[in-house]
Amino acid sequence: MALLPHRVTLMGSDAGTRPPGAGPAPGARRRPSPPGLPSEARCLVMGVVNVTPDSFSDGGAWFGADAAIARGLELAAQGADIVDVGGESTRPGAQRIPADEELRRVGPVISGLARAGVPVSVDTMRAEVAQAALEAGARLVNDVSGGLADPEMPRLVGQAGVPYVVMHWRGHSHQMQDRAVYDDVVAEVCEELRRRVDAVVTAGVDPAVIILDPGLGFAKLPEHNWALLTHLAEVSRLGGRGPAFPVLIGASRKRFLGRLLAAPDGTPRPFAGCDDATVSVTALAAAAGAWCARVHEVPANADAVRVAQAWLEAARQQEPAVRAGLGGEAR
Ligand code: PMM
Repeated sequence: MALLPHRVTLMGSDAGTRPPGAGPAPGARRRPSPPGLPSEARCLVMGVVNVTPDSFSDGGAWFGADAAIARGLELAAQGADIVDVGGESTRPGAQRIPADEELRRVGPVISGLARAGVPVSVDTMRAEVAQAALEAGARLVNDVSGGLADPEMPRLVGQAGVPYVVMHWRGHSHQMQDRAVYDDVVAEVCEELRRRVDAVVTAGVDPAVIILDPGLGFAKLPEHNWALLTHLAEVSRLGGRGPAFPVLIGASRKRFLGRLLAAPDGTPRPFAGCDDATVSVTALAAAAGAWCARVHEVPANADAVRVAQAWLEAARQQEPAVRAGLGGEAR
């Protein structure tokens, strides 16, 4: 496997023309939120509630409607702009559950949180579940398959007119890690996402509601995740020079962080020990213009996106000083 070198670029900026190490670009702007979602100037924070017994990093913790609603309310109080509710584990190797079981898990949680005024997204690959979730008050459909798992999904989202996360995906959990093979991961993910965007728009989804996600950890090895994280501008523009889409990243507690922080004997750091690394990724991605970070623990990430926002604003206001002082062009 070879990773082709990519230029360092920042979203909404002079993509493709900035030399590496030139510091924050003055125009590294995140894309605005699609209609119907919180519209802060900074990167948003999406708090995760997995109503599952077996999720990747928090499986079992919030299994049961009352515990899950309480957790969602807690995340919102801690600063989550959106709470993402999922009923099906997507950890590598996970088997699927029936749709009625998925619905039984997420339905009461979504209605409980929506009734309390929390902006809720539903993490599902099934149109049937998405429809019930929207009726229960969800405002966003987060489809990790980008419309591939259920061909009815794009049509449903198009008719509902709600924001839609189109994530890069190469197959269900039991098979995805066999498909983590790329010559140029950034170019291939952009191209595969572009095909999904074309397909969902053809099915009736308004491009203005689409949010892209590179799908960290889904058919990706650690080096693929790092390459994608450092090329979010290219993901945002699908590798071309067209309009930029908002980009969501889900790095929280993923295995590539555990591997990075492995013990000297090579044992990966357990999930719960990866929250500080998650916060670091959130800050860096937010400073590179990410629209939203999906995280399991909210407070420090809510701080991180504010730090990144202050960083970007200062960089824009004092651009010559920043470039001179932080390794920018010699004067
Ligand atoms: N990752 C997981 C679940 N849903 N949704 C989006 N949009 N992006 C992701 O990266 C993503 C997701 C798996 O993580 P978890 O089971 O630990 O929450």
